[in-house]
Amino acid sequence: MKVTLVFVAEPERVGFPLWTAPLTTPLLASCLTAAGHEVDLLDTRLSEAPLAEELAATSGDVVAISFMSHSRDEAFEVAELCRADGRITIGGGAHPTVLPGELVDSGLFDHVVRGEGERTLPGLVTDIEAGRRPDESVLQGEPFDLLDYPPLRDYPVYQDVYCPPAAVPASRAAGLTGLTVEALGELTRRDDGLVDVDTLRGLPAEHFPATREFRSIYLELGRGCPFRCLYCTIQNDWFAPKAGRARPFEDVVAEVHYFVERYDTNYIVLVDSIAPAYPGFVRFAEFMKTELPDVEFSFNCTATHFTPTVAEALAGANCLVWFGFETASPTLLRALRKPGSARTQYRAAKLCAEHGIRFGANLLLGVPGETTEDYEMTMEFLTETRPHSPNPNILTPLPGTDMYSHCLERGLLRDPGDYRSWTAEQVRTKGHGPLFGVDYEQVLSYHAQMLRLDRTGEVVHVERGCHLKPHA
Ligand code: B12
Ligand code: SF4
Repeated sequence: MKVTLVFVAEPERVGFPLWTAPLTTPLLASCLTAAGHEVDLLDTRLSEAPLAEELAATSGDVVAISFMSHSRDEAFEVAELCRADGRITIGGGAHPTVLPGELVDSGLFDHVVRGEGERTLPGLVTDIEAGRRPDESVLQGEPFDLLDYPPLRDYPVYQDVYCPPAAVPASRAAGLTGLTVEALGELTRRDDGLVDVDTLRGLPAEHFPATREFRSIYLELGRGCPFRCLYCTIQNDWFAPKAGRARPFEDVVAEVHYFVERYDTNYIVLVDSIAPAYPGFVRFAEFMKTELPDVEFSFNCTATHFTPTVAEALAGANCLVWFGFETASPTLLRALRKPGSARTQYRAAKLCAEHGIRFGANLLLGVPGETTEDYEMTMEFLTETRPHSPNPNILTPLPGTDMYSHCLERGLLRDPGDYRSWTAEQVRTKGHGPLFGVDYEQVLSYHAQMLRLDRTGEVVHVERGCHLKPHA
């Protein structure tokens, strides 16, 4: 059967919608193809034409839509357009998993899959093709055996993300090369205002000063997180099994080699909730250090999983560790049900310093009840440990989490049906944030103080989305 898989998400940066192809839809597509179905992929962030036109150009009789909560409205629009065209719609991903009833009530989705889709989606499509539509509209996804992880195929979405345009606007070329628009005009002699990328490639290296080009991929080593942090969607049992599952090490290595050879990948984002929980993590670190030293990788970790053995394995690796510290206040850490303690956080930061490992700190601001004392403890921690990237986020409670229920029960949610993530800029512009009873002036002040401690610039000037010299 023909299936269109649509990934609905927000642009990753203004002016540059996407610099890493998602893993979700290519993986599901590979499973559908293995089951004998024909698949095309659409990522709404890459759409140049209006949505209706982009969708009309796809061929699936079934349209399977993947989305997170903050993209609900756009995903519903996609479903509505497909329904109007007489196509069967299936919803899946984080939002359909936490609020399947919302999709059913909208009347826009024929089926909703909760949790993992690798087995259930191909099974459902096969049933639809055979005229055996299940009676229930919500299906619990069957957990995937990671030993069956298929090789990812070479979908056009990769070409769209990793291959350069033939020409770029002169203003963008000027921003990248440091040359004036006039100078570029003389170089390229085109009359449509665009500059040939080939011409840019021919420029001497000094025109691409310390910029660094990212060709990144998402990669999974395994799945599973045993914790239930109050604000995190992963706390839910129907999202994915909590027990750890691991991919065979050989499969992981083969996938990395494939992308490095095919697309010159130079940055790997491990999407595991806690990468060092992967039994072969030390081996993976050794592999990256010895075989692909120029390929950087980043991964998520809790302070408790960052043991001396992990730190030793990472010494000298081209990597960035992301810790979900959120705060350094012991009271708040307990309230948020975070694994570990302020003490383990200091220990993890010390191990990084001792082994020369760069780390980022995810931080949460605007938690109901957060006091000045709590903020000050976090500031003291940051000032003392100096993460390379402090990453402050303003709490926007996610549906389906205990944090959301807690705020809803207490009447703290300004708009319970609005799932969009709030940025500092939006809070500043609107003069308020997602919650009542939170002092957002204080939140903005600490947000700015945390950003001032950023050290990324000391390491390398990062120009994301500079896909001008990629693999042809
Ligand atoms: C990698 C990641 C990112 C990456 C990449 C996201 C991307 N565009 O691919 C980055 C860093 C950019 C990111 C950003 C954000 N993320 Co994020 N991210 C993740 C993470 C860690 C892994 C996702 C992943 O790729 N998993 C591997 C793939 C294979 O699995 P999957 O996507 O879960 O899909 C499986 C099932 O969900 C299901 N499925 C998915 N789609 C479909 C569709 C159909 C039809 C079917 C049947 C099944 C199905 O089957 C898949 C295979 O089993 C998850 C947490 C986690 N551990 O899952 C959070 C997570 C998805 N992110 C989350 C959030 C909130 C965000 C942000 C909004 C954060 C923010 N405030 O900015 C942004 C939004 C980004 C955007 N551009 O729109 C939340 C979503 C919660 C929610 N209720 O929606 C999660 C669950 C984190 C959490 N702890 O709560 N994220
Ligand atoms: S450790 Fe990370 S992934 Fe696990 S529940 Fe806590 S925040 Fe979520």
